[in-house]
Amino acid sequence: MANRDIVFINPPYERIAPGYEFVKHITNRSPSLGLLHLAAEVRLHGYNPSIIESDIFNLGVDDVAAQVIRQAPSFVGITLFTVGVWGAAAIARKIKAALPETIIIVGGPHISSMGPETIKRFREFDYAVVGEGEKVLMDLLGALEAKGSLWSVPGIIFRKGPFVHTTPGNPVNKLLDDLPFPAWDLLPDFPRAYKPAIYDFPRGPVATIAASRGCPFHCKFCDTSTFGAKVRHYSPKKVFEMMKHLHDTYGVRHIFFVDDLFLASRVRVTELCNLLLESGLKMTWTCTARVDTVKPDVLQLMKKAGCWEISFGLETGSDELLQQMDKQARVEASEQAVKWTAEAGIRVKGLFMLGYPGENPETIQATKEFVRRIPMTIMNLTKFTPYPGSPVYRDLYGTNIREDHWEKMNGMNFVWAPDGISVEELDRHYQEILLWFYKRPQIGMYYLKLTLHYPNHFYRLLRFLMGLAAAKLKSILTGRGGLLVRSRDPNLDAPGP
Ligand code: B12
Ligand code: SF4
Repeated sequence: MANRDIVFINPPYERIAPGYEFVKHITNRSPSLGLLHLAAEVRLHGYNPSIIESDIFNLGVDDVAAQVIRQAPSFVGITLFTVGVWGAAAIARKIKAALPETIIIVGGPHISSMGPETIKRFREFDYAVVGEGEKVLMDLLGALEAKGSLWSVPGIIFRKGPFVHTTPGNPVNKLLDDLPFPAWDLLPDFPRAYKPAIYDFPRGPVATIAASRGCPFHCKFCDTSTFGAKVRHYSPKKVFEMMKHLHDTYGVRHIFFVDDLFLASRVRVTELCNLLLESGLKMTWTCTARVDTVKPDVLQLMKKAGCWEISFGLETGSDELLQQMDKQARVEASEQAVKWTAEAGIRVKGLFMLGYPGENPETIQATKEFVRRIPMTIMNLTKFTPYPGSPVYRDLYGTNIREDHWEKMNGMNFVWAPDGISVEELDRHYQEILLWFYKRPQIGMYYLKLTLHYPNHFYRLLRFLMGLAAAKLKSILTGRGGLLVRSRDPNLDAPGP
Protein backbone atom coordinates (compact mmCIF):
# COMPACT_ATOMS: atom_id res chain seq x y z
CA MET A 1 0.00 0.00 0.00
CA ALA A 2 1.24 3.47 -0.87
CA ASN A 3 -0.11 5.07 2.30
CA ARG A 4 -2.63 4.49 5.07
CA ASP A 5 -4.75 7.50 4.17
CA ILE A 6 -8.49 7.02 4.02
CA VAL A 7 -10.85 9.77 2.90
CA PHE A 8 -14.44 9.44 4.10
CA ILE A 9 -17.10 11.12 1.98
CA ASN A 10 -20.67 12.15 2.68
CA PRO A 11 -21.66 12.64 -0.99
CA PRO A 12 -23.84 15.44 -2.37
CA TYR A 13 -27.51 14.70 -2.98
CA GLU A 14 -30.69 16.44 -4.01
CA ARG A 15 -31.59 17.99 -0.72
CA ILE A 16 -34.55 20.05 -1.66
CA ALA A 17 -37.23 19.61 -4.31
CA PRO A 18 -37.12 22.03 -7.22
CA GLY A 19 -39.21 25.08 -6.36
CA TYR A 20 -38.37 24.93 -2.66
CA GLU A 21 -34.71 26.03 -2.81
CA PHE A 22 -35.23 28.75 -0.18
CA VAL A 23 -35.86 26.00 2.39
CA LYS A 24 -32.12 25.27 2.53
CA HIS A 25 -31.64 28.28 4.81
CA ILE A 26 -33.55 26.60 7.60
CA THR A 27 -32.93 22.85 7.17
CA ASN A 28 -30.79 20.48 9.15
CA ARG A 29 -27.06 20.48 8.42
CA SER A 30 -25.86 17.68 10.67
CA PRO A 31 -22.67 15.81 9.83
CA SER A 32 -22.61 12.07 9.18
CA LEU A 33 -22.19 10.55 12.62
CA GLY A 34 -21.50 7.20 10.96
CA LEU A 35 -18.38 8.59 9.27
CA LEU A 36 -17.24 10.16 12.56
CA HIS A 37 -17.47 6.76 14.23
CA LEU A 38 -15.61 5.04 11.40
CA ALA A 39 -12.88 7.70 11.28
CA ALA A 40 -12.30 7.32 15.02
CA GLU A 41 -12.06 3.54 14.70
CA VAL A 42 -9.57 3.48 11.80
CA ARG A 43 -7.43 6.16 13.47
CA LEU A 44 -7.20 3.95 16.54
CA HIS A 45 -5.71 1.28 14.28
CA GLY A 46 -3.05 3.47 12.68
CA TYR A 47 -4.78 4.88 9.59
CA ASN A 48 -4.96 8.58 8.68
CA PRO A 49 -8.60 9.48 8.12
CA SER A 50 -10.12 12.71 6.83
CA ILE A 51 -13.75 13.64 6.15
CA ILE A 52 -15.46 15.50 3.31
CA GLU A 53 -18.97 16.80 4.10
CA SER A 54 -20.25 17.71 0.62
CA ASP A 55 -23.65 19.09 1.38
CA ILE A 56 -22.65 21.25 4.30
CA PHE A 57 -19.92 22.96 2.29
CA ASN A 58 -21.90 23.04 -0.98
CA LEU A 59 -19.38 20.78 -2.73
CA GLY A 60 -20.49 19.16 -5.98
CA VAL A 61 -19.24 15.95 -7.60
CA ASP A 62 -16.27 17.66 -9.28
CA ASP A 63 -15.16 19.50 -6.12
CA VAL A 64 -15.21 16.33 -4.04
CA ALA A 65 -13.41 14.23 -6.67
CA ALA A 66 -10.75 16.93 -7.13
CA GLN A 67 -10.12 17.10 -3.39
CA VAL A 68 -9.71 13.32 -3.15
CA ILE A 69 -7.47 13.16 -6.22
CA ARG A 70 -5.20 15.83 -4.67
CA GLN A 71 -4.93 13.76 -1.50
CA ALA A 72 -4.36 10.48 -3.42
CA PRO A 73 -5.38 8.18 -0.54
CA SER A 74 -5.13 4.40 -0.64
CA PHE A 75 -8.76 4.10 0.46
CA VAL A 76 -11.97 6.03 0.07
CA GLY A 77 -15.04 5.29 2.21
CA ILE A 78 -18.39 6.63 1.06
CA THR A 79 -21.56 6.64 3.13
CA LEU A 80 -24.68 5.91 1.09
CA PHE A 81 -28.22 6.99 1.71
CA THR A 82 -30.42 5.98 -1.21
CA VAL A 83 -30.68 9.59 -2.34
CA GLY A 84 -26.88 9.90 -2.58
CA VAL A 85 -26.03 6.80 -4.63
CA TRP A 86 -25.84 8.39 -8.07
CA GLY A 87 -23.75 11.32 -6.84
CA ALA A 88 -21.43 8.91 -5.04
CA ALA A 89 -21.03 6.80 -8.18
CA ALA A 90 -20.11 9.88 -10.22
CA ILE A 91 -17.45 10.80 -7.66
CA ALA A 92 -16.11 7.25 -7.57
CA ARG A 93 -15.87 7.15 -11.38
CA LYS A 94 -13.74 10.29 -11.43
CA ILE A 95 -11.49 9.06 -8.63
CA LYS A 96 -11.01 5.70 -10.36
CA ALA A 97 -10.10 7.41 -13.63
CA ALA A 98 -7.37 9.46 -11.94
CA LEU A 99 -6.30 7.01 -9.21
CA PRO A 100 -6.97 3.47 -10.44
CA GLU A 101 -5.18 1.96 -7.40
CA THR A 102 -7.37 3.69 -4.84
CA ILE A 103 -9.85 1.27 -3.30
CA ILE A 104 -13.40 2.53 -2.93
CA ILE A 105 -15.53 1.09 -0.12
CA VAL A 106 -19.17 1.96 0.42
CA GLY A 107 -21.50 1.46 3.37
CA GLY A 108 -24.49 3.02 5.10
CA PRO A 109 -28.28 2.55 5.10
CA HIS A 110 -28.62 2.08 1.35
CA ILE A 111 -26.02 -0.69 1.32
CA SER A 112 -27.58 -2.39 4.34
CA SER A 113 -30.84 -2.63 2.42
CA MET A 114 -29.78 -2.97 -1.21
CA GLY A 115 -26.08 -3.83 -1.19
CA PRO A 116 -25.71 -6.61 -3.81
CA GLU A 117 -27.97 -4.79 -6.29
CA THR A 118 -25.90 -1.62 -5.88
CA ILE A 119 -22.53 -3.32 -6.29
CA LYS A 120 -23.84 -5.14 -9.36
CA ARG A 121 -25.08 -1.88 -10.86
CA PHE A 122 -22.09 0.37 -10.03
CA ARG A 123 -18.74 -1.15 -10.94
CA GLU A 124 -16.96 1.94 -9.64
CA PHE A 125 -17.55 0.76 -6.03
CA ASP A 126 -15.03 -1.96 -5.13
CA TYR A 127 -16.36 -3.24 -1.80
CA ALA A 128 -19.43 -2.73 0.34
CA VAL A 129 -19.92 -3.16 4.07
CA VAL A 130 -23.36 -4.25 5.25
CA GLY A 131 -24.77 -2.92 8.55
CA GLU A 132 -22.64 -1.47 11.31
CA GLY A 133 -19.25 -0.58 9.96
CA GLU A 134 -16.63 -0.25 12.70
CA LYS A 135 -15.53 -3.87 13.10
CA VAL A 136 -16.14 -4.98 9.51
CA LEU A 137 -14.25 -2.07 7.99
CA MET A 138 -11.23 -2.86 10.14
CA ASP A 139 -11.36 -6.52 9.10
CA LEU A 140 -11.72 -5.55 5.46
CA LEU A 141 -8.83 -3.07 5.50
CA GLY A 142 -6.69 -5.67 7.26
CA ALA A 143 -7.51 -8.33 4.66
CA LEU A 144 -6.82 -5.93 1.78
CA GLU A 145 -3.48 -4.79 3.19
CA ALA A 146 -2.41 -8.36 3.93
CA LYS A 147 -3.79 -9.51 0.58
CA GLY A 148 -5.67 -12.14 2.59
CA SER A 149 -8.90 -13.95 1.82
CA LEU A 150 -12.00 -11.80 1.69
CA TRP A 151 -14.16 -14.78 2.60
CA SER A 152 -12.91 -14.49 6.16
CA VAL A 153 -14.40 -10.98 6.51
CA PRO A 154 -18.06 -11.21 7.59
CA GLY A 155 -20.73 -8.86 6.19
CA ILE A 156 -19.04 -7.59 3.03
CA ILE A 157 -19.99 -7.58 -0.63
CA PHE A 158 -17.41 -7.90 -3.37
CA ARG A 159 -17.13 -8.65 -7.05
CA LYS A 160 -15.18 -11.57 -8.47
CA GLY A 161 -15.30 -11.91 -12.23
CA PRO A 162 -18.92 -11.66 -13.30
CA PHE A 163 -20.23 -12.59 -9.83
CA VAL A 164 -21.13 -10.51 -6.79
CA HIS A 165 -20.58 -12.28 -3.47
CA THR A 166 -21.89 -11.51 0.01
CA THR A 167 -20.04 -13.03 2.94
CA PRO A 168 -22.20 -14.41 5.77
CA GLY A 169 -22.44 -12.76 9.18
CA ASN A 170 -23.35 -9.34 10.48
CA PRO A 171 -21.13 -8.49 13.42
CA VAL A 172 -22.78 -5.79 15.50
CA ASN A 173 -21.13 -3.83 18.30
CA LYS A 174 -22.62 -5.39 21.39
CA LEU A 175 -20.85 -3.07 23.80
CA LEU A 176 -21.04 0.47 22.47
CA ASP A 177 -18.90 1.71 25.38
CA ASP A 178 -15.91 -0.01 23.74
CA LEU A 179 -16.09 2.30 20.71
CA PRO A 180 -13.87 5.38 20.63
CA PHE A 181 -15.62 8.75 20.75
CA PRO A 182 -16.69 9.94 17.27
CA ALA A 183 -13.83 11.93 15.66
CA TRP A 184 -15.44 15.38 15.92
CA ASP A 185 -11.94 16.89 15.71
CA LEU A 186 -11.70 15.79 12.05
CA LEU A 187 -14.75 17.75 10.95
CA PRO A 188 -13.78 20.96 9.19
CA ASP A 189 -15.12 23.98 11.06
CA PHE A 190 -16.81 21.97 13.81
CA PRO A 191 -19.14 22.83 15.49
CA ARG A 192 -19.84 26.21 13.82
CA ALA A 193 -20.74 24.89 10.35
CA TYR A 194 -23.13 22.15 11.51
CA LYS A 195 -26.46 23.71 12.31
CA PRO A 196 -29.65 21.69 12.78
CA ALA A 197 -32.97 22.96 11.45
CA ILE A 198 -34.03 26.41 12.56
CA TYR A 199 -35.94 26.58 15.87
CA ASP A 200 -35.05 22.95 16.59
CA PHE A 201 -32.71 24.02 19.38
CA PRO A 202 -32.54 26.97 21.73
CA ARG A 203 -28.86 27.94 21.48
CA GLY A 204 -25.94 26.43 19.57
CA PRO A 205 -23.37 25.15 19.00
CA VAL A 206 -24.98 21.77 18.55
CA ALA A 207 -23.71 18.19 18.12
CA THR A 208 -25.35 14.80 17.58
CA ILE A 209 -24.96 11.61 19.60
CA ALA A 210 -26.45 8.16 18.97
CA ALA A 211 -26.79 6.86 22.53
CA SER A 212 -28.22 3.55 21.34
CA ARG A 213 -28.55 1.50 18.17
CA GLY A 214 -31.40 -0.68 16.95
CA CYS A 215 -35.19 -0.71 17.12
CA PRO A 216 -37.43 -3.74 17.77
CA PHE A 217 -40.46 -2.26 15.95
CA HIS A 218 -41.24 -2.79 12.28
CA CYS A 219 -43.12 0.28 11.09
CA LYS A 220 -43.67 -0.47 7.43
CA PHE A 221 -42.26 2.81 6.09
CA CYS A 222 -39.03 2.65 8.09
CA ASP A 223 -35.68 1.24 7.04
CA THR A 224 -34.08 -0.43 10.07
CA SER A 225 -31.70 -2.64 8.12
CA THR A 226 -28.48 -1.03 9.39
CA PHE A 227 -28.85 -1.57 13.13
CA GLY A 228 -31.50 -4.28 13.21
CA ALA A 229 -34.04 -5.08 15.89
CA LYS A 230 -31.77 -5.64 18.87
CA VAL A 231 -31.32 -2.46 20.91
CA ARG A 232 -27.83 -1.79 22.27
CA HIS A 233 -26.92 1.17 24.48
CA TYR A 234 -23.99 3.20 25.65
CA SER A 235 -23.93 3.30 29.42
CA PRO A 236 -25.44 6.53 30.81
CA LYS A 237 -21.98 7.36 32.20
CA LYS A 238 -20.41 7.17 28.73
CA VAL A 239 -23.18 9.31 27.24
CA PHE A 240 -22.61 11.86 29.96
CA GLU A 241 -18.85 11.80 29.27
CA MET A 242 -19.48 12.43 25.56
CA MET A 243 -21.73 15.38 26.37
CA LYS A 244 -19.16 16.83 28.76
CA HIS A 245 -16.37 16.33 26.22
CA LEU A 246 -18.37 18.19 23.56
CA HIS A 247 -19.18 20.95 26.01
CA ASP A 248 -15.68 21.38 27.42
CA THR A 249 -13.72 20.93 24.16
CA TYR A 250 -15.95 22.61 21.59
CA GLY A 251 -18.32 24.75 23.62
CA VAL A 252 -21.31 22.67 22.48
CA ARG A 253 -24.45 23.73 24.33
CA HIS A 254 -27.13 21.52 22.81
CA ILE A 255 -27.20 17.81 21.94
CA PHE A 256 -29.39 16.02 19.43
CA PHE A 257 -29.87 12.38 20.33
CA VAL A 258 -30.48 10.69 17.00
CA ASP A 259 -31.34 7.25 18.43
CA ASP A 260 -34.33 5.49 16.96
CA LEU A 261 -35.61 4.74 20.44
CA PHE A 262 -33.89 7.02 22.96
CA LEU A 263 -36.51 6.20 25.56
CA ALA A 264 -36.37 2.43 25.08
CA SER A 265 -34.97 2.10 28.59
CA ARG A 266 -36.46 4.34 31.24
CA VAL A 267 -33.83 3.13 33.67
CA ARG A 268 -30.97 4.41 31.50
CA VAL A 269 -32.66 7.69 30.71
CA THR A 270 -33.33 8.25 34.40
CA GLU A 271 -29.69 7.50 35.20
CA LEU A 272 -28.45 9.91 32.53
CA CYS A 273 -30.79 12.64 33.79
CA ASN A 274 -29.54 12.12 37.35
CA LEU A 275 -25.92 12.34 36.19
CA LEU A 276 -26.67 15.59 34.36
CA LEU A 277 -28.45 17.06 37.36
CA GLU A 278 -25.74 16.04 39.84
CA SER A 279 -22.94 17.41 37.64
CA GLY A 280 -24.55 20.79 37.06
CA LEU A 281 -23.63 20.51 33.35
CA LYS A 282 -25.89 23.12 31.82
CA MET A 283 -26.70 21.65 28.43
CA THR A 284 -30.01 21.37 26.64
CA TRP A 285 -30.93 18.39 24.50
CA THR A 286 -33.56 16.87 22.26
CA CYS A 287 -34.49 13.31 21.41
CA THR A 288 -37.03 11.29 19.48
CA ALA A 289 -39.59 9.03 21.11
CA ARG A 290 -42.46 6.71 20.39
CA VAL A 291 -45.68 7.85 22.01
CA ASP A 292 -45.91 4.64 24.04
CA THR A 293 -42.56 5.21 25.78
CA VAL A 294 -43.30 8.45 27.67
CA LYS A 295 -44.87 8.85 31.11
CA PRO A 296 -45.32 12.04 33.18
CA ASP A 297 -42.72 11.22 35.87
CA VAL A 298 -39.86 10.54 33.45
CA LEU A 299 -40.85 13.57 31.35
CA GLN A 300 -40.64 15.82 34.38
CA LEU A 301 -37.20 14.48 35.22
CA MET A 302 -36.06 14.92 31.60
CA LYS A 303 -37.23 18.53 31.63
CA LYS A 304 -35.23 19.22 34.80
CA ALA A 305 -32.16 17.62 33.19
CA GLY A 306 -32.28 19.91 30.14
CA CYS A 307 -34.61 18.17 27.67
CA TRP A 308 -35.89 20.95 25.40
CA GLU A 309 -37.82 19.15 22.69
CA ILE A 310 -39.07 15.64 21.90
CA SER A 311 -39.82 14.61 18.32
CA PHE A 312 -42.65 12.11 18.11
CA GLY A 313 -43.27 10.03 15.00
CA LEU A 314 -47.01 10.81 14.98
CA GLU A 315 -47.30 10.18 11.21
CA THR A 316 -51.05 10.82 10.72
CA GLY A 317 -54.30 11.66 12.47
CA SER A 318 -55.96 8.48 11.17
CA ASP A 319 -56.07 5.25 13.19
CA GLU A 320 -56.77 3.36 10.00
CA LEU A 321 -53.50 4.54 8.44
CA LEU A 322 -51.51 3.98 11.64
CA GLN A 323 -52.70 0.40 11.52
CA GLN A 324 -51.71 0.02 7.88
CA MET A 325 -48.26 1.34 8.76
CA ASP A 326 -47.91 -1.29 11.55
CA LYS A 327 -47.09 1.62 13.83
CA GLN A 328 -48.53 -0.16 16.89
CA ALA A 329 -49.94 3.11 18.18
CA ARG A 330 -53.31 4.86 18.19
CA VAL A 331 -54.18 8.50 17.69
CA GLU A 332 -55.53 8.62 21.24
CA ALA A 333 -52.18 7.47 22.63
CA SER A 334 -50.42 10.12 20.52
CA GLU A 335 -52.66 12.81 21.98
CA GLN A 336 -52.00 11.64 25.52
CA ALA A 337 -48.22 11.52 25.06
CA VAL A 338 -48.12 14.94 23.45
CA LYS A 339 -50.24 16.39 26.25
CA TRP A 340 -48.02 14.94 28.99
CA THR A 341 -44.92 16.24 27.21
CA ALA A 342 -46.29 19.75 26.85
CA GLU A 343 -47.45 19.71 30.49
CA ALA A 344 -43.92 18.79 31.56
CA GLY A 345 -42.73 21.98 29.78
CA ILE A 346 -41.00 20.11 26.94
CA ARG A 347 -41.62 21.30 23.43
CA VAL A 348 -43.39 18.80 21.15
CA LYS A 349 -42.34 18.30 17.57
CA GLY A 350 -44.65 16.16 15.45
CA LEU A 351 -43.22 14.17 12.55
CA PHE A 352 -45.89 13.44 9.95
CA MET A 353 -46.02 11.94 6.50
CA LEU A 354 -48.43 12.40 3.63
CA GLY A 355 -49.31 9.97 0.84
CA TYR A 356 -48.84 6.59 2.57
CA PRO A 357 -50.72 3.75 0.78
CA GLY A 358 -54.35 4.07 1.84
CA GLU A 359 -54.19 7.87 2.21
CA ASN A 360 -57.46 9.43 1.04
CA PRO A 361 -59.40 12.68 1.54
CA GLU A 362 -60.77 11.45 4.90
CA THR A 363 -57.36 10.51 6.31
CA ILE A 364 -55.94 13.82 5.13
CA GLN A 365 -58.79 15.66 6.86
CA ALA A 366 -58.16 13.64 10.03
CA THR A 367 -54.50 14.72 9.97
CA LYS A 368 -55.48 18.35 9.45
CA GLU A 369 -57.80 18.25 12.45
CA PHE A 370 -55.24 16.42 14.54
CA VAL A 371 -52.34 18.83 13.98
CA ARG A 372 -54.43 21.74 15.24
CA ARG A 373 -55.94 19.84 18.15
CA ILE A 374 -52.74 18.92 19.97
CA PRO A 375 -50.40 21.23 21.94
CA MET A 376 -47.65 21.27 19.32
CA THR A 377 -45.73 24.25 17.96
CA ILE A 378 -43.53 22.62 15.35
CA MET A 379 -44.26 19.94 12.78
CA ASN A 380 -42.41 18.22 9.95
CA LEU A 381 -44.36 16.82 7.05
CA THR A 382 -42.50 14.48 4.72
CA LYS A 383 -43.77 13.18 1.43
CA PHE A 384 -44.16 9.43 1.80
CA THR A 385 -41.19 7.67 0.20
CA PRO A 386 -40.81 3.90 -0.04
CA TYR A 387 -37.14 3.64 0.96
CA PRO A 388 -35.34 0.42 0.04
CA GLY A 389 -35.11 -1.60 3.23
CA SER A 390 -38.54 -0.53 4.47
CA PRO A 391 -41.15 -3.33 4.45
CA VAL A 392 -43.50 -1.19 2.34
CA TYR A 393 -40.90 -1.00 -0.45
CA ARG A 394 -41.35 -4.70 -1.19
CA ASP A 395 -45.15 -4.35 -0.97
CA LEU A 396 -45.13 -1.63 -3.61
CA TYR A 397 -42.30 -2.61 -5.91
CA GLY A 398 -41.80 -6.34 -5.29
CA THR A 399 -38.32 -7.17 -6.52
CA ASN A 400 -38.10 -4.15 -8.85
CA ILE A 401 -35.05 -2.04 -8.07
CA ARG A 402 -36.46 1.36 -9.17
CA GLU A 403 -33.01 2.92 -9.25
CA ASP A 404 -34.56 5.68 -11.39
CA HIS A 405 -36.22 6.95 -8.20
CA TRP A 406 -33.20 6.88 -5.95
CA GLU A 407 -32.05 10.42 -6.61
CA LYS A 408 -35.44 11.75 -5.54
CA MET A 409 -35.70 9.81 -2.30
CA ASN A 410 -35.19 12.70 0.09
CA GLY A 411 -38.69 12.88 1.57
CA MET A 412 -39.46 16.02 -0.40
CA ASN A 413 -40.68 14.40 -3.62
CA PHE A 414 -43.67 12.14 -4.15
CA VAL A 415 -42.18 9.22 -6.08
CA TRP A 416 -45.34 7.20 -5.57
CA ALA A 417 -49.01 8.08 -5.11
CA PRO A 418 -51.87 6.07 -3.57
CA ASP A 419 -54.85 4.93 -5.63
CA GLY A 420 -57.25 7.71 -6.50
CA ILE A 421 -54.98 10.65 -5.63
CA SER A 422 -52.65 12.33 -8.09
CA VAL A 423 -49.22 13.69 -7.21
CA GLU A 424 -50.52 17.20 -7.97
CA GLU A 425 -53.30 16.76 -5.42
CA LEU A 426 -50.88 15.42 -2.86
CA ASP A 427 -48.61 18.40 -3.44
CA ARG A 428 -51.55 20.72 -2.92
CA HIS A 429 -52.53 18.96 0.32
CA TYR A 430 -48.91 19.09 1.42
CA GLN A 431 -48.84 22.86 1.20
CA GLU A 432 -52.33 23.19 2.67
CA ILE A 433 -51.55 21.14 5.77
CA LEU A 434 -48.40 23.11 6.52
CA LEU A 435 -50.15 26.44 6.02
CA TRP A 436 -53.15 25.24 8.01
CA PHE A 437 -50.86 24.43 10.89
CA TYR A 438 -48.38 27.32 10.78
CA LYS A 439 -50.63 30.16 9.61
CA ARG A 440 -52.34 30.75 12.91
CA PRO A 441 -51.94 33.85 15.08
CA GLN A 442 -50.94 31.81 18.15
CA ILE A 443 -48.20 30.04 16.21
CA GLY A 444 -46.98 33.37 14.81
CA MET A 445 -46.87 34.78 18.35
CA TYR A 446 -45.06 31.72 19.61
CA TYR A 447 -42.29 32.10 17.01
CA LEU A 448 -42.05 35.82 17.61
CA LYS A 449 -41.48 35.19 21.32
CA LEU A 450 -39.03 32.39 20.55
CA THR A 451 -37.05 34.63 18.21
CA LEU A 452 -36.92 37.40 20.80
CA HIS A 453 -35.78 34.90 23.40
CA TYR A 454 -33.22 33.22 21.13
CA PRO A 455 -32.26 35.87 18.53
CA ASN A 456 -29.63 33.54 17.00
CA HIS A 457 -32.40 32.18 14.74
CA PHE A 458 -33.34 35.55 13.27
CA TYR A 459 -30.84 35.75 10.40
CA ARG A 460 -31.78 32.29 9.04
CA LEU A 461 -35.46 33.12 9.29
CA LEU A 462 -34.96 36.32 7.34
CA ARG A 463 -33.17 34.55 4.51
CA PHE A 464 -35.90 31.90 4.40
CA LEU A 465 -38.70 34.47 4.28
CA MET A 466 -36.99 36.45 1.54
CA GLY A 467 -36.55 33.24 -0.50
CA LEU A 468 -40.18 32.26 0.03
CA ALA A 469 -41.40 35.70 -1.07
CA ALA A 470 -39.26 35.53 -4.21
CA ALA A 471 -40.56 32.02 -5.06
CA LYS A 472 -44.18 33.12 -4.57
CA LEU A 473 -43.70 36.17 -6.72
CA LYS A 474 -42.14 34.07 -9.45
CA SER A 475 -45.03 31.59 -9.34
CA ILE A 476 -47.58 34.40 -9.70
CA LEU A 477 -45.67 36.01 -12.57
CA THR A 478 -45.40 32.67 -14.39
CA GLY A 479 -49.13 31.90 -14.00
CA ARG A 480 -48.93 29.24 -11.25
CA GLY A 481 -51.08 31.40 -8.99
CA GLY A 482 -48.81 31.14 -5.95
CA LEU A 483 -48.21 27.37 -6.23
CA LEU A 484 -44.54 26.58 -5.85
CA VAL A 485 -44.64 23.47 -8.04
CA ARG A 486 -47.10 22.37 -10.62
CA SER A 487 -45.93 20.15 -13.43
CA ARG A 488 -45.86 16.41 -12.94
CA ASP A 489 -42.49 14.74 -13.18
CA PRO A 490 -42.58 12.31 -16.11
CA ASN A 491 -40.39 9.87 -14.14
CA LEU A 492 -42.99 9.32 -11.48
CA ASP A 493 -45.06 6.17 -11.24
CA ALA A 494 -48.62 6.17 -12.40
CA PRO A 495 -50.86 6.51 -9.35
CA GLY A 496 -51.46 3.18 -7.61
CA PRO A 497 -49.15 0.21 -7.10
C1 B12 B 1 -29.50 11.67 12.04
C2 B12 B 1 -30.18 11.28 10.75
C3 B12 B 1 -30.17 12.21 9.74
C4 B12 B 1 -29.44 13.56 9.84
C5 B12 B 1 -27.94 13.35 9.57
C6 B12 B 1 -27.69 12.57 8.28
C7 B12 B 1 -26.35 11.92 8.12
N1 B12 B 1 -25.72 12.23 7.02
O1 B12 B 1 -25.93 11.12 8.94
C8 B12 B 1 -30.20 14.41 8.78
C9 B12 B 1 -31.34 15.10 9.49
C10 B12 B 1 -29.38 15.44 8.02
C11 B12 B 1 -30.80 13.30 7.92
C12 B12 B 1 -31.24 13.53 6.67
C13 B12 B 1 -31.79 12.56 5.85
N2 B12 B 1 -32.14 11.31 6.21
CO1 B12 B 1 -31.70 10.55 7.91
N3 B12 B 1 -31.40 9.69 9.50
C14 B12 B 1 -30.78 10.00 10.59
C15 B12 B 1 -30.88 8.87 11.63
C16 B12 B 1 -32.04 9.17 12.58
C17 B12 B 1 -29.62 8.59 12.43
C18 B12 B 1 -28.34 8.47 11.58
C19 B12 B 1 -27.16 8.23 12.46
O2 B12 B 1 -26.45 9.15 12.80
N4 B12 B 1 -26.98 6.99 12.88
C20 B12 B 1 -25.86 6.62 13.73
C21 B12 B 1 -24.60 6.29 12.89
C22 B12 B 1 -23.52 5.78 13.79
O3 B12 B 1 -24.98 5.28 11.96
P1 B12 B 1 -24.82 5.36 10.37
O4 B12 B 1 -24.72 6.75 9.91
O5 B12 B 1 -25.84 4.50 9.77
O6 B12 B 1 -23.39 4.68 10.13
C23 B12 B 1 -23.09 3.33 10.44
C24 B12 B 1 -23.40 2.32 9.32
O7 B12 B 1 -24.42 2.74 8.45
C25 B12 B 1 -22.11 2.11 8.61
N5 B12 B 1 -21.71 3.04 7.56
C26 B12 B 1 -22.22 4.22 7.22
N6 B12 B 1 -21.51 4.79 6.21
C27 B12 B 1 -20.50 3.95 5.91
C28 B12 B 1 -19.46 4.07 4.99
C29 B12 B 1 -18.52 3.04 4.91
C30 B12 B 1 -17.39 3.17 3.96
C31 B12 B 1 -18.64 1.89 5.75
C32 B12 B 1 -17.64 0.82 5.68
C33 B12 B 1 -19.69 1.78 6.66
C34 B12 B 1 -20.61 2.82 6.75
O8 B12 B 1 -21.18 2.22 9.66
C35 B12 B 1 -21.57 3.28 10.55
C36 B12 B 1 -21.09 3.01 11.94
O9 B12 B 1 -21.60 1.80 12.45
C37 B12 B 1 -31.19 7.64 10.70
C38 B12 B 1 -31.90 6.49 11.36
C39 B12 B 1 -30.91 5.46 11.83
N7 B12 B 1 -31.33 4.64 12.70
O10 B12 B 1 -29.76 5.39 11.43
C40 B12 B 1 -31.98 8.30 9.58
C41 B12 B 1 -31.88 7.71 8.16
C42 B12 B 1 -30.46 7.30 7.92
N8 B12 B 1 -32.25 8.83 7.31
C43 B12 B 1 -32.91 8.48 6.30
C44 B12 B 1 -33.31 9.38 5.28
C45 B12 B 1 -34.23 8.82 4.22
C46 B12 B 1 -32.86 10.70 5.25
C47 B12 B 1 -33.12 11.70 4.12
C48 B12 B 1 -32.87 11.11 2.72
C49 B12 B 1 -34.53 12.24 4.10
C50 B12 B 1 -35.10 12.47 5.43
N9 B12 B 1 -36.04 11.64 5.82
O11 B12 B 1 -34.71 13.38 6.11
C51 B12 B 1 -32.13 12.85 4.42
C52 B12 B 1 -30.87 12.74 3.52
C53 B12 B 1 -29.57 12.90 4.28
C54 B12 B 1 -28.23 12.61 3.65
N10 B12 B 1 -28.06 12.05 2.49
O12 B12 B 1 -27.28 12.95 4.31
C55 B12 B 1 -33.18 6.98 6.26
C56 B12 B 1 -32.28 6.31 5.19
C57 B12 B 1 -33.02 5.34 4.31
C58 B12 B 1 -32.32 5.16 3.01
N11 B12 B 1 -32.32 3.91 2.55
O13 B12 B 1 -31.86 6.08 2.40
C59 B12 B 1 -32.90 6.57 7.72
C60 B12 B 1 -32.34 5.16 7.90
C61 B12 B 1 -34.24 6.71 8.50
C62 B12 B 1 -35.17 5.54 8.30
N12 B12 B 1 -35.26 4.66 9.27
O14 B12 B 1 -35.82 5.42 7.30
N13 B12 B 1 -30.83 12.12 8.55
S1 SF4 C 1 -40.36 4.48 12.88
FE1 SF4 C 1 -39.28 4.50 14.83
S2 SF4 C 1 -40.34 2.90 16.03
FE2 SF4 C 1 -40.90 2.54 13.89
S3 SF4 C 1 -39.38 1.01 13.17
FE3 SF4 C 1 -38.60 3.08 12.64
S4 SF4 C 1 -37.26 3.64 14.33
FE4 SF4 C 1 -38.55 1.94 15.04
